[in-house]
Amino acid sequence: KKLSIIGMPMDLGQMRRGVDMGPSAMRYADAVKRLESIGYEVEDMGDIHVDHIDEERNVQPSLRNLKAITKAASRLAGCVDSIIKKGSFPLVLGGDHSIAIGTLAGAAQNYDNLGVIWYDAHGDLNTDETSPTGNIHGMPLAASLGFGHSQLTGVGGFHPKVKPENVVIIGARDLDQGERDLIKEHSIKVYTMHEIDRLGMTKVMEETIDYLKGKTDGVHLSLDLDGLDPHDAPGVGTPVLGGISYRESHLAMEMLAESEIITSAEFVEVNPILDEKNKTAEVAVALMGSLFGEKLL
Ligand code: DIR
Ligand code: MN
Ligand code: MN
Ligand code: MN
Repeated sequence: KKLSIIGMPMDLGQMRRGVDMGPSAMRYADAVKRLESIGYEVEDMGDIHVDHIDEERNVQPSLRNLKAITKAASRLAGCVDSIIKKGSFPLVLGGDHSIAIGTLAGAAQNYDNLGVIWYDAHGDLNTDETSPTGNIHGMPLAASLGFGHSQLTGVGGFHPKVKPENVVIIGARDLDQGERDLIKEHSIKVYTMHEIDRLGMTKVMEETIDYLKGKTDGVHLSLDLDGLDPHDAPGVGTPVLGGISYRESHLAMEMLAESEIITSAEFVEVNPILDEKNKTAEVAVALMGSLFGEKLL
């Protein structure tokens, strides 16, 4: 069992600095040791280069830092693609969620029907036309579905990366109007906090796994730490109260481990500057443990 870690020190997809230190924070929380102790052969490939720019900031407010983000996304896509092709599992450490454009571009080259589990308080389904902020971290799922600016949808040289019927969003509780419209128009499966409360996480994950298992040949997990409740994961740029608990999240990861459907993963939006003693990075690494099959007994 081989696993390759890539750091993506990206903070240009949103306005709060510090999330580019997320990869360091998760490494400091002993991500490599944790995964090795489960029995993986872990290779840490280091960080992808992200241009550090200031000039472009605010130039194009509907797509802030578009050029630097797409350039870095292309590099990440190539790296993820080569990891899969050599038979290893790509695990990407973020960075803000705009990096998913690159991760998915790399993964999607290897599957005809890639599934995506989007674990997030947000839908990340905005385009430059619907975004209230111009922040690209609110757009990666839309871009991967082929909606939005051609420079975002075109990363990797093809689109779409994912079909709407192969996506499941879990934990949503803050959606913009354009995102709601897109969800309805394309019948995207969403488990909001209402469904998680109502059905319980066990049922939500059983349904999610059933929904994706038959029709996909690979599933990417994109886990935004703000999907969790800010009490459990305070080090995020856009916290939203009433989120998924630490326990529910472990359960979700354990059920994914059992299902053996996950073929790539990323943990994003860990911002150590906003954190409490690296708690959020530690939660991320603990969840990686469960996702990769760690058991107490
Ligand atoms: C908001 C925030 N929907 C936006 N999105 C966030 O800027 O488009 N995604 N925080 O994780
Ligand atoms: Mn920076
Ligand atoms: Mn997100
Ligand atoms: Mn989010």
